[in-house]
Amino acid sequence: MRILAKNLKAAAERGEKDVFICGWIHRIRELGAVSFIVLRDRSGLVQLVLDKKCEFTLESVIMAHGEAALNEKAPGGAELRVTQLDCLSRAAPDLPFQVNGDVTRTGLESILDQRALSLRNPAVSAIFRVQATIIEAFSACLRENDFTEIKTSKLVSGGTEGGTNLFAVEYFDRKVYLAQSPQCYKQMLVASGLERVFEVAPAYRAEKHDTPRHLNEYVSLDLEMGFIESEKELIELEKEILARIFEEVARKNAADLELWAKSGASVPKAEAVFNAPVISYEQALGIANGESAKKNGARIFDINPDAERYVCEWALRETGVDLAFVNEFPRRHRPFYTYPLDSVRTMSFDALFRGIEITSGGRRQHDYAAQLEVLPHFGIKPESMEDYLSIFKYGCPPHGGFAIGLERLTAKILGLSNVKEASLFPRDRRRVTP
Ligand code: AMO
Repeated sequence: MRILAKNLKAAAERGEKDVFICGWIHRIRELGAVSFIVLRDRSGLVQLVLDKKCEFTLESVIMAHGEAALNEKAPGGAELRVTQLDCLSRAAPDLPFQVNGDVTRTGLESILDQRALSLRNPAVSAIFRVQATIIEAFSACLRENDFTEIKTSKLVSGGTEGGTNLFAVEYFDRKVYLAQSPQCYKQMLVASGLERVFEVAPAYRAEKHDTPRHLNEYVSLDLEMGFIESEKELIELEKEILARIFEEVARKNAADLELWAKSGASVPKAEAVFNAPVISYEQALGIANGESAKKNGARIFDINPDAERYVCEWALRETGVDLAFVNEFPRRHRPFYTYPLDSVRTMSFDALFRGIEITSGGRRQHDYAAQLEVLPHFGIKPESMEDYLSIFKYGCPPHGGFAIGLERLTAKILGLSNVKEASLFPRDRRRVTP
C-alpha cells in the first residue's frame, strides 16, 4: 500500500523492506553513479536514493518501490533506497516556473500567472493549508455555539455595502449584481427563526483600485445572531473564534508556519486574544494621532490604513498582541443597517489585526419604522428593499453579526505582503485568469 512521505521514517524504524511511495520529482542531485531524488507528495518531501542516473524530468510524477532506511541527513530523517522506479506522467522539461525555488524571491505576478505550478511549491501550498484550517476552526467554533451553516445566493438585485461597487451580470432579460456580502440574507435567516447562522462564501466588490489589501472577489466568513444587546457580545464571540483559529493553526499547521518563518508567520496565544483591547472610535483616533505625532506623521481624521497600523502597534506595545477592537463608529461611516448608540455613534465595530482591518460588524437596526426612516438618507428607496424590510415588519429580534475577510486573516498570520497571495485564483482589475 502507498505510504506518504511523512510516514517514511516510521516505516524505516519498523525496518520495512518493501515500501511504495508516489509523488512529484521536486529536485534531483547526481553524485557519481548515484541519484538523490527529492519526492514531493501532499504530506511533504522525502529523499529517494537511486543507484543510477535519473532519467525523468523535474515535476514528473513517479512511483517508487524500495527499502525504508533511517538517515539523519535526509529531509524527515529517512530515505527510500529505490529498487524500482516508474514514471506515471512525464513533465515537459521547459518548466515556466521554478517549483523548488524560494517563492519569497519570486515576483507576485509570476506566482499568480503560473498558479497551477506555483501551488506545487510547498510554501505556496502552505498558505492554503492554513486557510483550510481557518475555515474549519471558524465553522467548528460556530457549530459548537449552535449556529446553522447557510449558503445564500450570490446573484442579487442591489447593493448592501454602499451602492456603487457592484458588478452587473446579465440575467436573462434583466440586470442583476454579484453580492457584495450576504448581509440582507443572513439577517433574514436570523429573523426566519434560525436565530444563529454562518456562511463561508465569496463576496464581490467592484473596487477599481489595486492595493495589497483589496480583492475584487474575496471569501467572507460571515455570521449573524439574534437576541444580542450590543456589539460587545459580538466582540467577545469574535475573540473566542480567533483564539480557536489561532490554536488550531498552531496545532495543525506548525510546519506550514515554519515555511513562512522568515516573513514573520506566527499566531497569537489564546490568552493574548482574550486580552486584546476594545477601544472606541474616538479613542482609536487619539491613539493613532499620538503614534503619528511621535513619528512626525500627518494628522489622522479617520480610521484609515495608517490609523489601523498605528492602533495595532500601540496594542502590541500595551497588551502584547497586535489585535484591537474599535467600536462606536460614527453613523456617517457605517451602512444603513447599523444600530444607533446615540445620535452620532453606532453599535458597530472593526477588528484590526497586525495593521489591517480584518472584520466589520455590529448590532443591526431591527425596528421597521426606524429602518424605513433611515433608508432615504442612504439614497435607498424603501420599495427596492421590500423583501428585506418585511422581516422587520413581521417580528425580528434584536440581532447583529460580523464578517471576517479570509484572505486578509490568512495573509496576516503568514506575513504575506499582498492579500492576493492568499487567494487561490485572485481577481483584480486586470486578472481574470487563471
Ligand atoms: P465589510 O465591507 O467591512 O463589511 O467587509 C468585512 C470584511 O471583509 C473583508 N473585505 C475584503 N477583503 C479583501 N478585499 C476586499 N475588497 C474586501 N472588502 C472587505 C475585510 C473586511 O473587514 N456586511 C458587512 C459585515 C457585517 O457587518 O456583518 C461587510 O461586508 O476583512
